[in-house]
Amino acid sequence: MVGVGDGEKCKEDYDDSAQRMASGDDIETLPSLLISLVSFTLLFRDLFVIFLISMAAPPARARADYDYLIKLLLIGDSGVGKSCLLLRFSDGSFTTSFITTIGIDFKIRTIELDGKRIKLQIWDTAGQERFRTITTAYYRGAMGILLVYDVTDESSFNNIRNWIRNIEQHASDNVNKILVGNKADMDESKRAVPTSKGQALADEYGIKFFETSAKTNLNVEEVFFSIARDIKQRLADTDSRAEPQTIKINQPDQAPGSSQAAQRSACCGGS
Ligand SMILES: Nc1nc2c(ncn2[C@@H]2O[C@H](COP(=O)(O)OP(=O)(O)OP(=O)(O)O)[C@@H](O)[C@H]2O)c(=O)[nH]1
Ligand SMILES: [Mg+2]
Repeated sequence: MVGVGDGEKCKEDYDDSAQRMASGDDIETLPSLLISLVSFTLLFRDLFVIFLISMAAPPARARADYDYLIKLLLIGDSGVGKSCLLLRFSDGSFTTSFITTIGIDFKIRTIELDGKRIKLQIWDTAGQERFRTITTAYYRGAMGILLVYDVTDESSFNNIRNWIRNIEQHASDNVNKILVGNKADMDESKRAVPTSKGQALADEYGIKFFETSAKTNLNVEEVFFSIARDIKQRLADTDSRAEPQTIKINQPDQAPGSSQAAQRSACCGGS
C-alpha cells in the first residue's frame, strides 16, 4: 500500500531524476552513448578500409576489358621513326621535331579483331647504342617485334640483319616479326632502299613487309593490325592445342628432350 509519505518520496525521486536528465549527467545514458560512438567509429573504419581496398585493387571490370593482351616491341636504328610510328598509331599525331628516346617508353591501344578486344601494349625502344643493355632486356617479354628502317637511309636497312641477330639471341623463339620501311612519303630522289629490296629481305626471313609513313599515316594501322592478327591467331592455336597440365614421369617411348620442347611450346606461346 502506498501512503502519503511514500507518495512524497516518489515525487522527490522523480524530480531528482528529471533534474539529472535535464542537466545531462544521467549515468545510465552514458554507457549506451559510448557503445553507439564505438560502433559508429568501427563502422566508419570498416567503410574506410573497404574504400581503400577498392581503390588499390584493379576493378573486376578491368580484367574483362580485353580478350588478349599483346606485347609488341619496336626496334631499329635511331632516327628511323619508331616513336613517330607509335605516336601516330596510339594518338593519331605526328611531329617533325626529333626527340630521341631515352631508354624505353610504351603506349597502350585497344583494338578489335574478329569480335575480340585486343589490348596492345607497345614498347618503343631507343635506337641509340648506349641504351642497348636496357632495351634488350625487353625482348624476352615481347610477343611481336616490329623491325623498322628508314627507306632514305641505307645503313638503317643494312642493320636490320644485326637487329634480327639480336632478336635471335634475346627474344622468345616463337616471337612474331614484321619488317617496316618507314618514311615512304619522302621524295623518290631521297629514297635509298627500293621497295623490292625490302620485300626480298622480308621474304628471306619469311616475315611480312610494309612500307609506311608516320607522317602521312600510310600503312600504320595495317602494320600493327597485321602483326596483332598473326599473334592472336598463334595464341588461339596454342590455346586450342593445350592439354590439361599433367606431369608425366618415365615415358620410355618418348625421345629425349621432346617432352621439354612440347611443354615449352604449350606453356610459353604467349610470352
Ligand atoms: N618524312 C618523314 N619523317 C619522319 C617519319 N617518321 C619519323 N620522321 C622524322 O624522323 C625523325 C626521327 O623520328 P623518331 O620517331 O623520333 O625516331 P626514333 O626511331 O624513335 O629514334 P630513337 O628514339 O633515337 O631511336 C623525326 O624528326 C621525325 O619527324 C615519316 O614517316 N616521314
Ligand atoms: Mg624514339
